[in-house]
Amino acid sequence: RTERVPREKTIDDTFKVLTEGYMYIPNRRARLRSNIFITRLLGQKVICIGGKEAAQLFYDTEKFQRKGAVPNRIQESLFGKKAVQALDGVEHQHRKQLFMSLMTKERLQWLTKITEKQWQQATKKWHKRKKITLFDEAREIMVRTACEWAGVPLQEEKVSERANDLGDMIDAFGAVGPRHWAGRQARNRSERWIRSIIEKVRAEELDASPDSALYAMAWHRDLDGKLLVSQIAAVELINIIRPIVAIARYVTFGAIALHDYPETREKLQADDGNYSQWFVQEVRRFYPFGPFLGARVKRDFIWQDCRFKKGTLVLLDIYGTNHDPKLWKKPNEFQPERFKDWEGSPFDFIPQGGGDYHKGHRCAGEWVTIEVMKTSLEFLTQKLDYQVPAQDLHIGTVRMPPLPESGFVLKNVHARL
Ligand code: PAM
Repeated sequence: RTERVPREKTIDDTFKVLTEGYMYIPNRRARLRSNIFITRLLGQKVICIGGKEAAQLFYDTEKFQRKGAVPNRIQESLFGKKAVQALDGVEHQHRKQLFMSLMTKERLQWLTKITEKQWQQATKKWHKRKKITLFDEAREIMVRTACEWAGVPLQEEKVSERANDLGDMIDAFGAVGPRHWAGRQARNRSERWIRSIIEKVRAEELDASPDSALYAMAWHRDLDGKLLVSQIAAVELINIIRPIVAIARYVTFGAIALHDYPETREKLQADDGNYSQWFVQEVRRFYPFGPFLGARVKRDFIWQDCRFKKGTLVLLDIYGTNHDPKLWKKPNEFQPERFKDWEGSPFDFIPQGGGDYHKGHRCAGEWVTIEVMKTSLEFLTQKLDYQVPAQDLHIGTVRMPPLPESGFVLKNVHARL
């Protein structure tokens, strides 16, 4: 029955994922003219799917599970072990609710205030420096913002070390070799740091405000009524802090977009209230960050003439769905205004996953990402003047995750008058 489904004739394509990166699935979808194809990765049969209908299928929790889908190397570096990303069913819903409970309007507004304050403080001294590297600075600003919002104490002399560690975990997700091992070591250090803070809260040696993420993680009870072991509470608190640090990359991409498409800068400066939303949405659609997501077939079913057998690994094409010519006009052009007409489907625009926040695995931090990006990019355009020295700002689609070599150097940064 699977005969009609295109199949990559390969013994194993893992190497090609590393050399083609974000384009591995989209290249084959285009060449095979199919939203579904079969390949082999990491020694197993894998079904790759992309597009809106595929995303709809992928987020059907009757058909797919996350247990066994997140490779150990990603757990050891990016997400942590026994974390929310690899849970299913009622256990997942209960843990996910812990994250969603932190995403109220009030808390998001508070986060926006902190973000703006941290940009203000950080940029105060920039006029004394000839140049700054935006990505590095944004990472530190995000560590400060994330820790303040989460209620996690952060020693001044540790800021750059923490920023490096949290950054290294993110930088490890598509890596083999030294970059991967750096991510593991960074995770071990960060878990020790956060675990000791959780333990201090529980021992009442450290005060946690009841509306902080620190408090929520330290005192969360699982479905059996027990507190999380401190190791897992630490993993989940890092799952709040680290992804906020990851926003530094989107902020850098946004700043590069402002430079590459100068007409967008003027529109953002004169923001009428809608443009900043369209702009950050387009940054998240256009630039590569999450390449694809994985899940395993929970029970046998057939979709588009393909037999999905229980246990098979299925990859959903994130980058390719956000650039799907069937879903987006001129998908390779940067056009924030396209979001004026976007209907808000949970399945066609999926930079941070698709489907339902509460029931599924869509990123709980998507609103945080949007708000922090808006605040940061509005600050850059409305509060600062700077020059961009000659440098290669190309954002490739091979390295996972990508970043221009320079990290985006800015010079003569001054407060706008
Ligand atoms: C965070 O959690 O810190 C937010 C940033 C992480 C982006 C994660 C996207 C990664 C999804 C899947 C990883 C697949 C990598 C496979 C490499 C061969």
